[in-house]
Amino acid sequence: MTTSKAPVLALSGGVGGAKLAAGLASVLPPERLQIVANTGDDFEHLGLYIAPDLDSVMYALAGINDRARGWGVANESWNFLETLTRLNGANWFQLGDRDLAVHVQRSELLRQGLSLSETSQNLCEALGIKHSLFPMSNDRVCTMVDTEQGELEFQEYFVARQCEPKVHGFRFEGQASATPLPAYYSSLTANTYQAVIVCPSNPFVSVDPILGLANVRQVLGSLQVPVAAVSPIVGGKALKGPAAKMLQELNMPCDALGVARYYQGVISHFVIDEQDAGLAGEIESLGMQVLCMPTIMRSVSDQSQLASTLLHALTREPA
Ligand code: FO1
Repeated sequence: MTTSKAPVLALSGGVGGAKLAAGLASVLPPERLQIVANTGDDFEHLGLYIAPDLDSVMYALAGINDRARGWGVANESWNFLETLTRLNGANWFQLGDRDLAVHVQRSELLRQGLSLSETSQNLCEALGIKHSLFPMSNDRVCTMVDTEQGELEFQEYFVARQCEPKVHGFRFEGQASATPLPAYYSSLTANTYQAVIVCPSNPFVSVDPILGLANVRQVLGSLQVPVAAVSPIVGGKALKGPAAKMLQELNMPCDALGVARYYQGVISHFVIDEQDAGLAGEIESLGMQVLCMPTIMRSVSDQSQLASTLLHALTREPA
């Protein structure tokens, strides 16, 4: 049974996901929001465990994210990277000095035996974050991208090769045996969330790693509360990252309708930007309700506005 004070669950990956997660945190108190981040992008680098999507949400929640770059920390310095380059180190994955401290400390906590979710809680507390940020699982899941140049690890595809190789599909190494984090999975299967929001993240490499765990996709599809996805495609383009290019390479329509079709059976609501209002009819014929609102988040206030407009539409709470 859900009460109007039941928490909202947000599923997030990448830059767009982090922005809406932070927007939701600005309008909901900590006890009313749980954020789950994709960990398929995580990888070992220079002996460090790096969790980009957990960090993107964490930095956005702490208000220290670099909005221009999209990832990493604002007001960054690059002394470590400069010296690493001079030492012929692996500098293809740019690590700023402040960002590096997070990877070093998370790796040290993991070495001490903390779980990934415990390291996240530890780092969030240290940064003064009161909201709950969970990894999708404490077990390793590695996103592999099948491309015309063979199968690539995610960061090799995304950063080293700048998303250039044509994609044929994806594989999530470890997903079949990984356990969804009980902290959210038990609430999901008990249907105690007031609503679930799939943030405007890449459906293939940021959302699917989460939905493909255990029976998460099936549980979402059978929930009796709103499950809303915010389209990461606006006007036929992704605001950030390779989502639009991937849709094209997978021969799917490169617009909000293509994404809605991909989520068919999982979501009850699909959120599109006003400039895509013309697609509402076709999307509704897929059996989902369409919510049309400004979805482009250029500022912190845009994030909060989208979050409150969305929550009002889904829960009839005051915007
Ligand atoms: N993305 C890049 O395109 N180039 C980088 O050099 C880079 C470094 C980086 C360092 C830390 C971090 O947390 C993220 C970083 N990202 C970088 C983004 C990363 O590839 C993420 O996986 C993407 O944001 C997609 O989620």
